[in-house]
Amino acid sequence: MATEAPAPPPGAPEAAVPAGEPRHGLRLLVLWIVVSVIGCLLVYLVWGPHLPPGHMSSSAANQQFDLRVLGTIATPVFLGVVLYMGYALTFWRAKDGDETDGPPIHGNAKIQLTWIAVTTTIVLALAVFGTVELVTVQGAGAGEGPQPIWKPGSSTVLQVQVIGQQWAWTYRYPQFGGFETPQLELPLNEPVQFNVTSLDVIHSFWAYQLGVKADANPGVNNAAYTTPKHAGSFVVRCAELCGLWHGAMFDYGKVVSPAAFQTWAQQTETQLASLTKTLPPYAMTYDPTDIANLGKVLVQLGIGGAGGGYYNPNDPEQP
Ligand SMILES: [Cu+2]
Repeated sequence: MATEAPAPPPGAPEAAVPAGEPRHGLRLLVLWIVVSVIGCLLVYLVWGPHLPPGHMSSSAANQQFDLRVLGTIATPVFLGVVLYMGYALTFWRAKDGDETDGPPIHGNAKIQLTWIAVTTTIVLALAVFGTVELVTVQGAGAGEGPQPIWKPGSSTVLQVQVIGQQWAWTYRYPQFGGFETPQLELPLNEPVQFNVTSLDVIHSFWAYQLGVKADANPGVNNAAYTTPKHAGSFVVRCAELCGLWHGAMFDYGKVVSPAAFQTWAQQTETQLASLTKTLPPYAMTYDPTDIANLGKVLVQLGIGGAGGGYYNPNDPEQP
């Protein structure tokens, strides 16, 4: 213990306080509590509502809540480190001409016990918080595999299949005849199930403002849920390096009113009906090498050879 030293060193916070020396530990503690309370309030109430990914959807809002909680817990820790460093630099710096060594320190039971108790409590509390957030709806936007534990309670869930391929996203709407489109439109306040898959390599469907990020693996269906809470556009990116034009693999989706969505979906279903017939039937995964009807389809569209052969751009006989 530092108190066993023959003469308590001035400036050491855990030493017996010599005459004329302020109680540094107490001063630091009071200062730390004051700045921590202010800091926590600022982080949670002022900064919190601006933290990513925003609150455009239920899953985004859940993720923002997690970041607010974690940011608020981290604030006293961060302020404690900075405050101690600033205090030490200001009050415990070596005086001019003082060449002596600092006093040896042999530990401080009170500080050590407090340190172990506080850090253990923080880590265990965060483990409980993180587990609860994972097993409840908070994990919903993260791509939960083909058999997710959590599913939305509502019986009317809009199904949107997300298909990644080098280097574009397309979307199929099985409840509207299974049309496929490069446009992603979603209705406001209605739960959506994304069924994410890929035709070639591994991609990752990242609808940033919706707080949805799900791996797109060939031959696998990966489900993610959200409910859009605000109208507007959001960015869709590929978040998995997938080849030369990975960086260009982005577009914009939009959230519109339920009425506008119904109009758009029904119109698109009608407009694309002749093309939808040529697509493989809607399925949770696709084998891109299995295009059974391609020859027939190309003939129907007037670009195939007379015998139903495949279109060859290098063949001068073909248009
Ligand atoms: Cu990609």
